Amino acid sequence: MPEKLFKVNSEEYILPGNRACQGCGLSLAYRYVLKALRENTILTLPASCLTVLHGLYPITSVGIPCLNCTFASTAASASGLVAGLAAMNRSDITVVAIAGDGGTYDIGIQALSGAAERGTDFIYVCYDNEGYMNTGTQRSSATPMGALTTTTPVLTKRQHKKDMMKIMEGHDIPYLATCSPAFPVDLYDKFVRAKRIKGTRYLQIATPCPPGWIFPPRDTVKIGRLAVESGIVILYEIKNGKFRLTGRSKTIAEKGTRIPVIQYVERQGRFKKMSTEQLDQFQWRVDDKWNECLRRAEA
Ligand SMILES: Cc1ncc(C[n+]2csc(CCOP(=O)(O)OP(=O)(O)O)c2C)c(N)n1
Ligand code: SF4
Repeated sequence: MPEKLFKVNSEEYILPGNRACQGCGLSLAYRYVLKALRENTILTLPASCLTVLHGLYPITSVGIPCLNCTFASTAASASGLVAGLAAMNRSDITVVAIAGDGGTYDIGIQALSGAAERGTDFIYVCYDNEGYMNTGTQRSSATPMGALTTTTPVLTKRQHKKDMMKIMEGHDIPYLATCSPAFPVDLYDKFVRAKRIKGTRYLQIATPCPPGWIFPPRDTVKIGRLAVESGIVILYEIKNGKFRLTGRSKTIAEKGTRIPVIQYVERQGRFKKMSTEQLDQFQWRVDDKWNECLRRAEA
């Protein structure tokens, strides 16, 4: 069934004109993230494609207050904002930290783990474009096996993607969710729900990146859809420990219509040197994760 768009906030918080690339999956997702979070929000973000999208002071393309922090300290700066707002008795404002996968899976993980362990009252968003894109597509621990990057230029990445959702789930936080800009209402609903919950909330958005993944900008939504249709990206949420498949992933699970990963892989230049063995390993890994999610959804 097509997603219903009528219930989405009609305000726009990304103003006309920004410096993201054409077809950027992050900018599509971010538009809906901000619509769901609305005005009473403060953002903090580190160096990344998102700071480029925001623009250079005193000009910005985003209509919500924001702090720029250093690369490793996104969650630490959010903790400071939360403490400052508490000292001012401003419980009406939501603090939102948002960083790329490099800033989350790799360099920012220590501050994020510390803040989550303390139960800091904030939303942490990782937009996962599977590499250090702002500096020219270097490998991160979120890059999938078999992908070419500028730091894995010949043999491709040898390791599987790190399971960051599992790491964050290990912190026993009240809300975790995965989303995709290809399914904006599912994404929007999750951010609306997250905003109503207290404590640390972690949301991860799979954001296709045309120049880094090497596909035409017009295909961003198509690539995002194929990621979900193949089970590479699984849409779910975990609220107070209760796992639930959502949106398109729930439908695929009910109908048994998951497609092979090759249909996703073959459309991206970053996988052009992926070996048959790597493709098999990639498919097995996706199958394992998918079956684990099915078991959890049925439990
Ligand atoms: C301590 C530090 N090291 C390196 C950089 C350079 N740098 C700026 S943005 C960036 C890439 C960020 O990657 P990611 O967090 O995945 O976000 P994306 O660029 O993909 O949006 C890097 C390495 C920096 N700003 N600070
Ligand atoms: S490099 Fe990728 S993530 Fe960064 S602005 Fe361009 S499309 Fe978006």
